[in-house]
Amino acid sequence: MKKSLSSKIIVFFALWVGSQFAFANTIVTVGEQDFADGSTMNTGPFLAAGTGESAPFDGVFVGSDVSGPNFSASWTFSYGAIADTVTGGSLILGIYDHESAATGNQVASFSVNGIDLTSALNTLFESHGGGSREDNVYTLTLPATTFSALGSGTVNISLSLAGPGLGLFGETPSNGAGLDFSTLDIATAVPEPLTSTLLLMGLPAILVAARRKMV
Ligand SMILES: [Ca+2]
Ligand SMILES: [Ca+2]
Ligand SMILES: [Ca+2]
Repeated sequence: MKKSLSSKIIVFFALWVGSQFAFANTIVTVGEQDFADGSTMNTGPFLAAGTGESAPFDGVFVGSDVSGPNFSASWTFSYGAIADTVTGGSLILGIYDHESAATGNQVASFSVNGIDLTSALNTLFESHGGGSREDNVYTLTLPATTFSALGSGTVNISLSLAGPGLGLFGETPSNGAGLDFSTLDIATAVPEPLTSTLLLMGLPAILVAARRKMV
């Protein structure tokens, strides 16, 4: 009998500790998503779709595949500082004509609040899409080194591309591109109030059971 009571108490505490955190996400988007991953279109329709969005998502083709310069842009996510513990984050990016299908690496530099993630984004770009006049949507899992930046409420993204790009007659020396939208998805662990947790975990029922066995 004693054994069964103590094992119940152990189970209760295991559940109680495990339920001390609820998980939530803070999701912030700049620009608006106009195209699904893999959409291919001429530059005109891509630019027209971005009209009225915030810079640099406002229907601008940055740089040129033929005459340069290469694409280079930065943007900022601004939101309230996050008091809860940041446990994960990802950056979603919709980008047109970045042409990672061309020879070599197309990401020249990429950083999140100055933290260099060039290699990680380049690996992602090389894994998928990147045809001429193609819009692709990528989700980059952000490393723990960015978590304090994500919690700060101000996240600066900088991205520069490199040639070659892709043209009608093969590869081009430089690489222009356009941005559709970008989303920051931050996962947090939120401490739960103790009293509501105890009620939820059925503390009264356990106490009644314990009292019965003690009598
Ligand atoms: Ca490539
Ligand atoms: Ca290009
Ligand atoms: Ca857009």
